[in-house]
Amino acid sequence: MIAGLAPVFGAAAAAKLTNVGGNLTAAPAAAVAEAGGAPGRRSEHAVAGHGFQPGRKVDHAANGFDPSEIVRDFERGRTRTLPSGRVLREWEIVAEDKEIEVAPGVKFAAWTYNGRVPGPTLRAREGERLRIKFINGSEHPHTIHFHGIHPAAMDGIDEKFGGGSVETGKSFTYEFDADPFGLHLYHCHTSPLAAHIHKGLYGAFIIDPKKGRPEADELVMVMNGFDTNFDASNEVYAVNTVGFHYQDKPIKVKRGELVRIYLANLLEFDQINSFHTHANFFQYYPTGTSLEPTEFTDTIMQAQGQRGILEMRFPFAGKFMFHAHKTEFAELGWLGFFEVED
Ligand SMILES: [Cu+2]
Repeated sequence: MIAGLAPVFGAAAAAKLTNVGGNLTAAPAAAVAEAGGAPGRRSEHAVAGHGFQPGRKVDHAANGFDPSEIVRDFERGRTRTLPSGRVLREWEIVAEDKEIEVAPGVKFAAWTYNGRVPGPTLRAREGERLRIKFINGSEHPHTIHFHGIHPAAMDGIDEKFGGGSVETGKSFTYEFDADPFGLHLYHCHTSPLAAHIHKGLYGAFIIDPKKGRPEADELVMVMNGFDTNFDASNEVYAVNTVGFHYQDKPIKVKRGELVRIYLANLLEFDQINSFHTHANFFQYYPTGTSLEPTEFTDTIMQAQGQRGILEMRFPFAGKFMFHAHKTEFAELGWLGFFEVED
């Protein structure tokens, strides 16, 4: 370690995770500092330029997904009724390595579930039997770890912790009950975890209550970010992957209609994320596990893995901003608009 670095960056920075040419290694503190990624350098880092190319548009066709579609895309899988009368719901998820564009001109070597980041929003109903066939088409071993209540063998942890990763070309079928109702997550749980999550292997997992929720215009927002220069901090922040997407293409909603947002935080490297909407308030249901909201507010925060359901109606037509109430995140892509129409 170079003399003088330790007091500034601390021991933790000495072994920051970095990714050079796809190989995950521990970088010395000096390398992290040179890359501008140490915590004390964040503001300087933020203005140093992140490769955003003004005037350029993200190529959604090349990405293979479009945040304007992802926001209302719920994958309900295939269902059939078991002899017991219970519903069996099945999905197939394939891990795939893929370069994606996360902001105009900013490319990221992602690891994806079903070719998209976030992965498909899986949607089931409380009490169903769920079966997910996971096929690993990536060059790296992965798993799927679902949040929910299930046996240890279905928990999707890796060999380091007594489970097992699914090797390249292999598959594994996860099967468990849809329990409890709420908004959950799934993500890879292979070590090193920070790398496997931030590369893009995560998605939202909704279990509807048996009796459902009131009719609404439903949206899913996965808050995420991308470390495009491998310095263990994010250069791009977003909802549903593409920075500033909903600024350029606002989410259209109807005045007076109930809007329900399934909001989850999958951001790696930063401690806290947040959601703030302008000129309106929402009811907040943490984790979506109760039908009674706990708060009426315009700003909530979530640590990584936290999620919740927001419900609101827009009383006025017009364009209303929403963004992380963390200036740096908002300025680096985590900012959008609702366009409220009559
Ligand atoms: Cu993985």
